[in-house]
Amino acid sequence: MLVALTRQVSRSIANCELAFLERVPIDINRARGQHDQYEAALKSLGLTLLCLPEEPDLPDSVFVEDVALVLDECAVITRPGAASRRAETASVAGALAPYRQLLHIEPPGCLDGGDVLRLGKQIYIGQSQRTNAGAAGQLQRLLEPFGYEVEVVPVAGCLHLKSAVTQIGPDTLLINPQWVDKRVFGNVKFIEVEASEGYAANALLIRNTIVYPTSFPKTQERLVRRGIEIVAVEADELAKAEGAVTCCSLIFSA
Ligand code: CIR
Repeated sequence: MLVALTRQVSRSIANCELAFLERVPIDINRARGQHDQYEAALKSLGLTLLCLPEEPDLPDSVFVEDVALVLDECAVITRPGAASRRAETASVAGALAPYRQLLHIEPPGCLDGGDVLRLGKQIYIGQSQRTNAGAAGQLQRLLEPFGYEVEVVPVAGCLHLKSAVTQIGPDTLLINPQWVDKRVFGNVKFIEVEASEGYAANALLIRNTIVYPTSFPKTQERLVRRGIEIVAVEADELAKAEGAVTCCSLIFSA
């Protein structure tokens, strides 16, 4: 079975970290409504939800993707780049412990899961404001025994690597080429976001379908024309906290 670990939106989300966006008010009820919609979309795709309770004092804790990398062989608990987010790891580690051997990124390494793009045994790590080369080196050493190869990729202009590029099919990436260089990814196909929809590159692939925000109609049209199956969700309220669809879950088989 495929599990999606999620966490309720924190009542303190208005105090979230921001890197590239201006702070604007966030409607907590609307954010929670959209998060419910997201969870319903995952359920409709056959996933079993493992929903963690709210963390009232951890504003960004809904973005569970950043605190762990779950592979078939193990789970790596990260050390998020923003100090305010480090307390998010304990409860996620506790929830993953029954399913995987846990490994850890140690100081001074910093890694946000949003900077990790895995394509099979190849793992790309975005070198962003939140993730450093030290953590990439640690990850390489931790995952080498399982046959993974880790490669660092420069990212500029956005929060995370997966703000700029995500997988949307077996050999296809959705990309904003302004923020990451296409050439680093080797032999794959690309669909580019519409230039006017800079944040449109984050899609969550579940088997052959993507969960995708309704906020990017032009890119969505492109994806549909290319035969990509889409389950659309409203996600603009959490986007004000610089979060997108991959950020709100950890998907793994159990
Ligand atoms: C942060 O700045 O850490 C949060 N406000 C947003 C994190 C979004 N996570 C993600 O893209 N993986």
